[in-house]
Amino acid sequence: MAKNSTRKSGPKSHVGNGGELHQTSSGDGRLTTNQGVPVADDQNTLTVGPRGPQLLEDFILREKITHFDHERIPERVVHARGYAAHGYFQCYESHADLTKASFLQDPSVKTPVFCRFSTVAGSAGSHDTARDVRGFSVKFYTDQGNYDLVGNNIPVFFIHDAIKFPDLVHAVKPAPDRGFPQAQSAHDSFWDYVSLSPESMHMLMWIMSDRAIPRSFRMMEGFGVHTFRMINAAGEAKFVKFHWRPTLGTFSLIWDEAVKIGGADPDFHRRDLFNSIAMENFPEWELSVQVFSEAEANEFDFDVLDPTKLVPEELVPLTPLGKMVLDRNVDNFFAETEQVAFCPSHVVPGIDFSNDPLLQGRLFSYLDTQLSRLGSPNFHQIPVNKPKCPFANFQRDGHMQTEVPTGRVANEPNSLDDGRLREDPHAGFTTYPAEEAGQKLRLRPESFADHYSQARLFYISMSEPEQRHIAGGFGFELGKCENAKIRTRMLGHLNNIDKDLADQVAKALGMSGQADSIKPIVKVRDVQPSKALSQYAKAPVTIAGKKIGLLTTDGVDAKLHKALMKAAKSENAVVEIITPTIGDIQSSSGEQITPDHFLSGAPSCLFDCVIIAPSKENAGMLASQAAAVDFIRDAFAHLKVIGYSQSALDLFQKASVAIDADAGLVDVTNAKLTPFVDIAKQHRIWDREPSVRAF
Ligand code: HDD
Repeated sequence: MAKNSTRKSGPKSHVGNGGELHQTSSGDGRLTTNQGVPVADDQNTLTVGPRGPQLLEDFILREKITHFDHERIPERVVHARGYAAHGYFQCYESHADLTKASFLQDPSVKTPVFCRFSTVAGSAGSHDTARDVRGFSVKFYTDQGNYDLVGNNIPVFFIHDAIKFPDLVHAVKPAPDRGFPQAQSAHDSFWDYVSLSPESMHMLMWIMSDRAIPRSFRMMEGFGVHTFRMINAAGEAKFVKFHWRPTLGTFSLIWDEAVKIGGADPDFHRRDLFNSIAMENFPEWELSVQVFSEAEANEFDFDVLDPTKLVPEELVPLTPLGKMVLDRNVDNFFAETEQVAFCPSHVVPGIDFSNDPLLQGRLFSYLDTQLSRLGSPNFHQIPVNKPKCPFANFQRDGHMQTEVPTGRVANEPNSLDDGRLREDPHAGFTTYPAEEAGQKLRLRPESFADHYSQARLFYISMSEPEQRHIAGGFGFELGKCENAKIRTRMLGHLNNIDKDLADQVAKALGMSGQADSIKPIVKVRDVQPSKALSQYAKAPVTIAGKKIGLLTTDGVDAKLHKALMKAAKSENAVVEIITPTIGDIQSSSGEQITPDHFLSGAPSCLFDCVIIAPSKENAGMLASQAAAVDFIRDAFAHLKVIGYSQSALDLFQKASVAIDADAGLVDVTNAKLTPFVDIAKQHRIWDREPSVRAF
């Protein structure tokens, strides 16, 4: 009998009906090798005598270690850190007038989807709350093949042309000599590069804004970025821009909060998505398009083929198409989230590309990257990538061919196999027959030359707090640049966007009056604010999907606890209880309560709003904890709504937070929760901000 045998408790495998390896506890529970041979001892290597040398013949050891040695595949060169879930998409009605894409025809059909969110710059092990663009990729498994909408949570991009992408990515990634900084753009090479690429200015405004530090994947918009085409059955084409809107509303973190969450819970966003789905609070997004004809596009004062420009919603409103619901967590992170392969070139009949030069470059890049990342042109056979409709062709062989194609013929046309597989000129994919003519040249279109007007449009469309945060973002990032020339160059660009913004950033850097003079190639247009661009102008008044932290102690007021659980349930919010130690506590009525966190592991940055309500007996002990003092101070500095019981007053005094400081401090003594919940629905107390930070 093997010593330390894992036979009963270890991961078990069994050979299922299909002969597959199942790493589950089902079946007969026998651990086997990859060849299906039952293993008698998985804890001890084969040796000569108990203390002797190991034997090369130990195939069980060699198979296990060899497999382990090859467990990792190259991480994505960008968007390495991501999290994903399964779900479905359902259109509201038939959109046959717009497109023949089959998944947009019948409102009774649920099209399965797989959706992966990501950060761009950081490696797979970096933290979730870095200031960065978020990827927003959706694979629709339609009955006419897989359609990948590979977008971001920001509607524009840094550069015009894919040939610049490697430089952009090299500039933002860790410097090649020192290998840092990780997962951040706040360094010289990034700002040097973008300050020399004025086309990046519009994107920089977004990336320095709250959009780059989302509260949750569930509270994030998504965009297809490029202009695409939709084509109906009559062959009529329209240009479209894709938008995803979360039903919970779009919300962000405060920068200081994002930094602290990075340490307190590096998995903040993935945990949030996983837990919400596990609790059956399924996140939802509405998919809409802006639709316009080529003739209309020619009248716009920007070029729709320029990926650094958006189409204001005042110019072309959104047409809702349907809803995506994510309702199932992955079973295996590697097999699904890591191996999913998105390619903008994966389109279906009824959807086509435009001549956006960035999009055209992407059509090449993604397929290419999957070949090196997943190691084989057969990556479409991996379950998460496999179409859920029938698919067949005569492509053959290659690394890791997992299918067993039958028959003698691997070509078409053929008559040997009754011509089994043939093209379908009627239902097959046809490219929109756009007229194209011209000289071959390497030249940026003049219509792409206005780099500042839409950057200005974005800035002037923001609410006051959002504008403050943009200035703060630039101040923080440029403050990390060692080279003063980069800072003065960037201040020159900001002057072309908004003088007031440039002045604030210069002040934050202590560099007032030191901006370079940068002359725009074309005059900056006089733009009108677009309300749709401000996330707070359209934020719903709700705590749905949010998290309330209750900092308390043994002896917590039973009435308050009960009322809070009830209020949160009716508002579709979550309560998590934080106590000085992790052991169970008893409420004032003797009920046993298991806390979710202990104080030193759960600073207030992890919650959307907080209540501090120790029992009278334990209030002194809580007030002696530095972590409790920080809990309140940070909640205040992060503009949170804070509920307190009278028993917490000493603690507030220690934290130097006055309970009458503003409307965001609410007395919840005697379980009076309604005023707290009502104010918490405002998300944050924006008016408090100027009193807690200058930038
Ligand atoms: Fe990209 C991944 C989004 C420009 C080359 N990109 C990737 C992912 C997203 C985007 C969401 C992650 C996919 C996943 O979850 O697996 N990328 C964008 C958007 C862009 C963009 C919205 C501009 C509008 N990308 C872009 C360009 C190039 C690439 C111009 C190359 C010329 N992107 C890649 C890549 C990645 C990638 C290297 C890395 C991993 C992968 O593709 O599968 O090929």
